[in-house]
Amino acid sequence: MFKRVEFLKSVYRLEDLPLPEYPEIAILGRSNAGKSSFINAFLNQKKLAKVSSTPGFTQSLNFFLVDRKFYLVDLPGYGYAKVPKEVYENWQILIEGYLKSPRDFCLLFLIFDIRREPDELDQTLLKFISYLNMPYALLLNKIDMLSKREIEIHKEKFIKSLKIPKNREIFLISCKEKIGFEPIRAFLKKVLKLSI
Ligand SMILES: Nc1nc2c(ncn2[C@@H]2O[C@H](COP(=O)(O)OP(=O)(O)OP(=O)(O)O)[C@@H](O)[C@H]2O)c(=O)[nH]1
Ligand SMILES: [Mg+2]
Repeated sequence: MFKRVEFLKSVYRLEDLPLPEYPEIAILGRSNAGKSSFINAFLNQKKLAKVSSTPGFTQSLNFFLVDRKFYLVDLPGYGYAKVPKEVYENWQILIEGYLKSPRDFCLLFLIFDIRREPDELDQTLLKFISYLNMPYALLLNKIDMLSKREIEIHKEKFIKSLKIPKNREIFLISCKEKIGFEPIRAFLKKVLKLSI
């Protein structure tokens, strides 16, 4: 279990990124997939990251320092149609610049609403991540909304549509019900070589 979680800062411009003093895990995904909810639920916090049913809610990179050992970074979501063009371009510049900057990335969590069909934007994200050659794991969220059988069917759709390799970690979770976190914790332990 995590003992100490600190909100460090919100970043709107690449110049304001904190020093890469700790290994970093960034959470990427479509707007409304549950990135901020994941931070709260996984770290067992109530209102650390702001959650909203309004898509496009998180507009900055938000850095959380966990047990003074690693950063968990909440990113703004993509794919929200109502976002003005300038905001979307700013998103691209910020996220691309961040992911390409010389930091100590140890993992990306790509989070999806398991009920949604992956689309071209999701495929573009996967291509970009593969091109950067960064380690990533899939989090398929909101499993509380589906039956066991539906979960399996949807999972297979994601694997096929996003061309996920066989050995890639895929976690089935519900941030609402706090389901599926234990395997993620074990995985992080391995990735970060921590005793958490
Ligand atoms: N049923 C269900 N709803 C969830 C779950 N996780 C998140 N939600 C809901 O989904 C909505 C979006 O959650 P957020 O965590 O704000 O999503 P986000 O990915 O941070 O969105 P942006 O900040 O807009 O990019 C909220 O209404 C949450 O309550 C889940 O596991 N199950
Ligand atoms: Mg958010």
